Amino acid sequence: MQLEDKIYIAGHRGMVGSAILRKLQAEGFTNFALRTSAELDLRRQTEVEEFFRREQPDYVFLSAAKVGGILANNTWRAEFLYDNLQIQNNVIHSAWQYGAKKLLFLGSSCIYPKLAPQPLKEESLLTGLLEPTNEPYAIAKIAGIKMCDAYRSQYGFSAISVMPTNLYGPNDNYDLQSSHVLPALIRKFHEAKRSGAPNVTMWGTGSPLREFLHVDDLADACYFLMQHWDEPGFLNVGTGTDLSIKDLALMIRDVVGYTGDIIHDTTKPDGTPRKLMDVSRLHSLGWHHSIELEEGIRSVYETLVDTRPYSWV
Ligand code: GFB
Repeated sequence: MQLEDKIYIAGHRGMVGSAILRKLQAEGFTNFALRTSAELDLRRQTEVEEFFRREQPDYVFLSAAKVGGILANNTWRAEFLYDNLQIQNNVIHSAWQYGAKKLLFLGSSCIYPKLAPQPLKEESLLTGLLEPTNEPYAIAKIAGIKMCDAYRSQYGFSAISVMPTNLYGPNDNYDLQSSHVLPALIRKFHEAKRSGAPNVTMWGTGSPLREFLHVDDLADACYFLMQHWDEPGFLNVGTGTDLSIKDLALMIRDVVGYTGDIIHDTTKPDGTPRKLMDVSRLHSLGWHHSIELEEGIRSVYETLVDTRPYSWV
């Protein structure tokens, strides 16, 4: 990539897209073609084609997606399938059609079979049944990987796919119905501390294991891979370490400084029992994460308390 290249980040206001934008700006890139979702609805084929015809970006980071936590995935199943398929079909096709040099597609660790051997190796894709709570999202993301591969093999398009583990960081979603576990627990513990509530309710048993990556590390990996990796298939991006949801809750409780109890709502689903990425392929390319979990949670929490103490939206 050259500093004068034109770059399109789809979803530049989201947690992932905004982190990629910060990373590229820090590296000295200035030539961006950006549109908010109000300006360009990526689900609409003709709007997307017109945007690419007009802008013809050199590099495309496809970080726009309909995303959410376990309850959102399980509730809005139609939207998670339709919106994601539309967005990725339109962007990948138009990027190829209007001559982009390279595209990076972002997915998720939920593409793997629910009971795949751990840690999850890239070759486990499509070897078993998916976790039911996020099957629509996973099917869309698997279709995106296959679309990148098909455009590469039939048209020679440099489209790469990157599958991050569970993410957190600035610009996360704190809505308790649609968020992921980490921002939800930060909010719950913070509010309980302020109100003096005797306990905080977390969903499920607390026994599922999850891996968490700071979104600034993901953005760094995306920039690295856009420059140094150009192959079919996809790469896992994570830290290679996981912990139980209960241990995550205890870590967040400590960071927030809440001293009350934790209780469990076991009417809520646990989801996949474990989702630990095997990151040996990524490490062999020379990339490694740099932000450890507790440090990352602390920085997110401190920024949050400094910038918006009374509002979560
Ligand atoms: O982060 P999360 O919503 O998504 O939930 P997944 C992870 C675990 O945390 C589950 C538990 O076992 C939840 O039951 N949990 C405990 C909570 N308390 C809470 C809470 O207050 N809020 C939430 N949200 N969870 C998603 C997939 O799965 O992960 C997506 O549905 C995507 O497709 C994403 O892959 C990264 O890790 O289970």
